[in-house]
Amino acid sequence: MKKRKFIQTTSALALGAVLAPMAACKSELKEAGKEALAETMQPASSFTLPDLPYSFDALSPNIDAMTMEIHHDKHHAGYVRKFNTALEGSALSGQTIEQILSTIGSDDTGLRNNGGGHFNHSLFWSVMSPKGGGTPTGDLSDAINTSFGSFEKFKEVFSAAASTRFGSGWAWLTKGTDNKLFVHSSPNQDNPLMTKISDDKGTPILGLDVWEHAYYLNYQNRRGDYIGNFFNVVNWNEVAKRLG
Ligand code: MN3
Repeated sequence: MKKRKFIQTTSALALGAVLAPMAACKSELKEAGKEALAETMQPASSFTLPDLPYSFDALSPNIDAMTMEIHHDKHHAGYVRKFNTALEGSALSGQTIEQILSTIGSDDTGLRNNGGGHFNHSLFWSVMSPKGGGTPTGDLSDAINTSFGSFEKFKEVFSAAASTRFGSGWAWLTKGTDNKLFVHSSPNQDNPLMTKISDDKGTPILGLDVWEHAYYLNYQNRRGDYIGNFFNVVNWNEVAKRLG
């Protein structure tokens, strides 16, 4: 029992903090249970896939387990891997993801698509919770009411942005440079931190992935149902933290 606990603790630490994108090494690490081994497997400056803060089936039936598993373990892991590859030899290597996203231009395709993909999905997992839903409180509630009139009106505007984004992209609730909240959408993996690319600039505090891979297994063409059910799992406490 004691040994089992040790392995669980150390492998979670190693996988979560250091090695999660390198799937081939996972089983090896689980056995070894040592961070030192992980550090030999990738350069210190590279980005890592964060663990989901809940199990794959935790958001079901709003988002099904298979969608979550493929989305996190395949799609997000792929963005992290390709982001690290794009950073190799780049002058931006070693900078924070926020610094990188604010520096790149529209021709920096590898960093734009994969850095955006890594940031956006990391935010997405964190602003959802099996204990989510309900309505925001405190300063966040006040800020939403100031910008949109009411929470219900905000939901309408956000849902419209998510449902009218043509093709693949994201809907955002963003704190603008004037500190006011606004809703917008972005194509592909663009986000409002990409100040040299995006017309909408600021700090995203809530994001919804409306790529088909985010919902198609369960919802098929019914993007509107997926958007509606997303509000059942929004972690408003986490969104409030990002409001600052
Ligand atoms: Mn996605």
